[in-house]
Amino acid sequence: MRTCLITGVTGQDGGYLSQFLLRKGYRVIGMMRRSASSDLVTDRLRWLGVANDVRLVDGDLLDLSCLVRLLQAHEPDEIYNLAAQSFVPTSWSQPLLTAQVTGLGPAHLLEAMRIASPKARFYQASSSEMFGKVAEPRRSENTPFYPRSPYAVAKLHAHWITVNYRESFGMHASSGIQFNHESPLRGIEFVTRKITDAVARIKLGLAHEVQLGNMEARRDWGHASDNVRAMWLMLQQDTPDDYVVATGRTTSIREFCRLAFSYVGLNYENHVAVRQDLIRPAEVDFLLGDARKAKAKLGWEPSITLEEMVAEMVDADLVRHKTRLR
Ligand code: NDP
Ligand code: GDR
Repeated sequence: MRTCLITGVTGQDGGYLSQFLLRKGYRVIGMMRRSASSDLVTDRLRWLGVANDVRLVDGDLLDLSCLVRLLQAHEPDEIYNLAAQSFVPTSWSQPLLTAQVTGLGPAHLLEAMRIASPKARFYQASSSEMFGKVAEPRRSENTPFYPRSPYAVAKLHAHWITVNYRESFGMHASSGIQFNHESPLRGIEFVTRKITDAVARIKLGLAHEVQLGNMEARRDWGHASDNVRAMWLMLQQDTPDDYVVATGRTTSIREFCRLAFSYVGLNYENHVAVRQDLIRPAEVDFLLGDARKAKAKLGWEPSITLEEMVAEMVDADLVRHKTRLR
């Protein structure tokens, strides 16, 4: 039985990746930072029905010594580093914390691997935010980076330190340059879930409007359950490498609103208010990925359409709010 360690196991991707790897027969060790509300932060694992199957262990990306001890104790074959301060706006209010966790955290984990698990395979959760303000419309592994937020700057450090440890020490370290991916388990502060949650509340008469920022920004949105499959595929290759993971379709926030509201028979124009203070100090206006390398080398392709995902997210939020009303 193969063993994997997932950092960020309580997040959206951590949940889906745990479910995926358990189904593949892995022993899944999930690293979780200490919380006064551990029952709440394991909600996603419960929603997916895997909370009892993941072995949860205490740890923080900021503490190198605990990472070394975890690797010594569990001897993972594969390590998926998903932990991060991942919300872009917070990276302007907490830039130093973001640099430490999102930027330096992966270096701590790679150092711990050098000490305790040099033969393990490593996945770094890199981001399309690293491309930022690039003129090229379709972004591939060869597109240069131009980060537009402290988050994206931190992710660039993490990305390059992964590449560097691969090249310097021969480690099996891969970086997935993942475009936005969503699901019913997306954090409620991210725009897709903020919208689907509002649609559900408005449909049930619990709210009238949702306040949003830039309606014209465009994202290449996939489904988290598809994207975690690409992570695993990267670690099954003989040679570590970097891969863009994207659907190849870009959609505006406005169009996402139209899809989500019309799914329940509402017109978004009657329910969306634009607030200037939700516009970011520096925006990534346009994201569209070119995942031809992932398709050719990993055989990876997305399986869920945007329309299917919107329907799943709105339905899940309707159920959540109806259950609360009972
Ligand atoms: P989430 O924000 O849902 O999850 C982040 C996870 O990191 C949580 O489990 C959080 O724990 C944990 N975490 C935060 N700080 C620390 C720390 N100091 N030590 C240990 N764990 C910590 O992110 P997603 O699941 O959406 O994304 C997973 C990864 O992929 C992230 O690195 C993100 O930046 C990256 N990414 C995501 C994309 C997306 O569209 N979802 C696209 C591209 C990259 P807690 O529950 O305690 O807060
Ligand atoms: P993003 O995701 O910043 O792309 O990062 P988010 O959903 O937060 O924003 C997407 C776009 O929507 C616009 N927007 C709003 N965003 C939020 N959160 N709230 C609003 O009210 C709102 N109104 C408009 C934003 O300006 C932006 O253009 C996500 C995270 O998962 C990162 O960790 C990951 O690396 C990238 O995706 C790829």
